[in-house]
Amino acid sequence: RFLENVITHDTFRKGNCTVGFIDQHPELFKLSPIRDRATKTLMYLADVTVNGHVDVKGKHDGRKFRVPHVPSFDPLAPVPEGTRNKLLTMGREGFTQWLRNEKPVYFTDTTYRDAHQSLLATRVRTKDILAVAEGYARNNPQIFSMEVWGGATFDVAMRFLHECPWRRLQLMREAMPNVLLQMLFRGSNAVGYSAYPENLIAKFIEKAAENGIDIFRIFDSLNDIEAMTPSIGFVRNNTTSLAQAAISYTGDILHKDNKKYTLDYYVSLAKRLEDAGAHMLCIKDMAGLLKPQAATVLVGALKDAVKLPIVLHTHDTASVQAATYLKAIEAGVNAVDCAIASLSGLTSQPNLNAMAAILEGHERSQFMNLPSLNEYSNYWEDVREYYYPFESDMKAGTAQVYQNEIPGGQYSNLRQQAESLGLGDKLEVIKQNYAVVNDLFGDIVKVTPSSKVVGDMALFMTANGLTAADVLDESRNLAFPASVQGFFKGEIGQPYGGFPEKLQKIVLKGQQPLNGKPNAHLAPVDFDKDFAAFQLKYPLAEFLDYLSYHMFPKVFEEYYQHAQTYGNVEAIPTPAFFYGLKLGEEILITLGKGKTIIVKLLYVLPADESGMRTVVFELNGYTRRVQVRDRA
Ligand code: BTN
Ligand code: 3PY
Ligand code: ZN
Repeated sequence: RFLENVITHDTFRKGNCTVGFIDQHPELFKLSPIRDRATKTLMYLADVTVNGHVDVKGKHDGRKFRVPHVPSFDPLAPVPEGTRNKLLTMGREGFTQWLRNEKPVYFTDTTYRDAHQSLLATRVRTKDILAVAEGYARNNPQIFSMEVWGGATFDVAMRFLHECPWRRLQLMREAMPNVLLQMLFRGSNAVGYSAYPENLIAKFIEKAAENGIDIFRIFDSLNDIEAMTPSIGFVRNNTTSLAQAAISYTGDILHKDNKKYTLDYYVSLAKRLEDAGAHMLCIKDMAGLLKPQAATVLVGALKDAVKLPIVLHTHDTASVQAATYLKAIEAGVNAVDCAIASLSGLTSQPNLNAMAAILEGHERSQFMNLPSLNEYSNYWEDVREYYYPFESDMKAGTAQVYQNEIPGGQYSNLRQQAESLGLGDKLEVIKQNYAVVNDLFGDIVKVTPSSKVVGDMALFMTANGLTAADVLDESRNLAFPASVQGFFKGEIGQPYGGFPEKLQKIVLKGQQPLNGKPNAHLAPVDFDKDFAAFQLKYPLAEFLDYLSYHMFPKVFEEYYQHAQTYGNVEAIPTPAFFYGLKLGEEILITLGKGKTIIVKLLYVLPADESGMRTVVFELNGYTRRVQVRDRA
């Protein structure tokens, strides 16, 4: 490095080099920020090449990837107007009125959030999204909204991808100025798994809106309205974005034995959410349980009960949800959630391309640019391959979901979770236990985080060979998982119909449960004082990082350390990010505007006696050596 600084130094190049040259130029020992970044990037590549990536270790079969084709667009042409322009000109009331009265049905595209959350363990990186985001929004301005943020993406971006979730949002906003950007927000749980103080929720919403979110889809994992109304209020009063309140759908309104989650239950929730100030209403069918005939009844009843536009979200776990959409569309739903063809189906959303195509000629059809959608599907088909270690091996739809009611995102994760606990061959038992736990818990709504509690308990029962009777046997004095204890303490809220008393007593072992709102007992954050302390600990971080830290303190800490060691890894192409480089392989990495480096792997030397390996690269034509510890 030093040598490179010398030979590229002006004085040296002009041949004016004298004896004192090195002493007179301390800058020779410094690295420019971009060179510093390049070095850190080489450190990252060296480490992944030598030691593998923890996330895909033992799963890479050395396969080659196709180069995805990015559909073309004219970046100099004016950006075609879309729904965001409409919202900005009409205002929120005008816009929602317009949507409610529109004849054609609209599509929300979930490709950048729920689709990969549900198929690829949320691992899709910003780089692969950004490669197509601008072109997609220009070629497909008919889309109602792009679901791009929230849910598990916030956590996973930092924890596994070492990316800044806020920067992802900012970049997507810049790329797609014409369409509405949407996030999934877990009410009092924000983008986490338990409740946060109210003023933190308010601040998070304010900053999310400032950085690009137009639609907040707000839900609570127990359909507890108390946990949703503050968020609805913050969106309404502190931003110019839309509060889309979601009712999580469970059970089957048309089932003859159904007494709990009835049509009346959902209608009453919808009215209360309208009264709480929601701009839109969403039926959030996270497990794909809403059957076609039930959609006719539910959408019809909600249209009559509220004046808000109604949107429908589902997962295609049983592979029949296109039929549900058709019935919902015929009952007047205003928008449905779909994913680009190659990231659709099974635990993801129904197929956008096919849905748009089958509606051609229907009285509520929407004009969509089908050839363009198909081109983008081809792009994602190739990019999906990069992420193959994260695929669940589900091959076909399953009607078992009507029995176990496992949400799409959780379904695809369950196998990996089971395997990591050594329960890989007990997946069927785990799924059965999931339903047993639901009964034990009094039949609750299951969606993040309540679904995680049920899943943890099902894994616990399976690992220990417990039956429902064992769980209810007080004398066994079981050590319940932490999330189960938290649930019965009331930490994620109050389930509809209350807790089953006997089991609550057994789990809490004498502790008193909380009543009311899950964050009622949490002290507000003192932003001024607390942020100053945060900055002392993390001097390179800013306010948005501070919010990330509050959501996930430990994850943030690791993310920060990673960034200090390896710099920003977002620019590294995905195959190299997960699988490192092969000998002789050359890649381009754009570290900043006009700052592209060319990296070629030349050799990897054997480990020395202290266990270090030298990895030799060519960086922009210069040989560079990096030392890494061989941990393999
Ligand atoms: C570097 O060398 O690249 C800087 C290391 C510290 C990075 C911090 S982590 C939080 C914040 N977000 C960023 O992208 N950079 C800073
Ligand atoms: C999430 O909260 O991440 C979900 O996708 C719930 O459906
Ligand atoms: Zn979903």
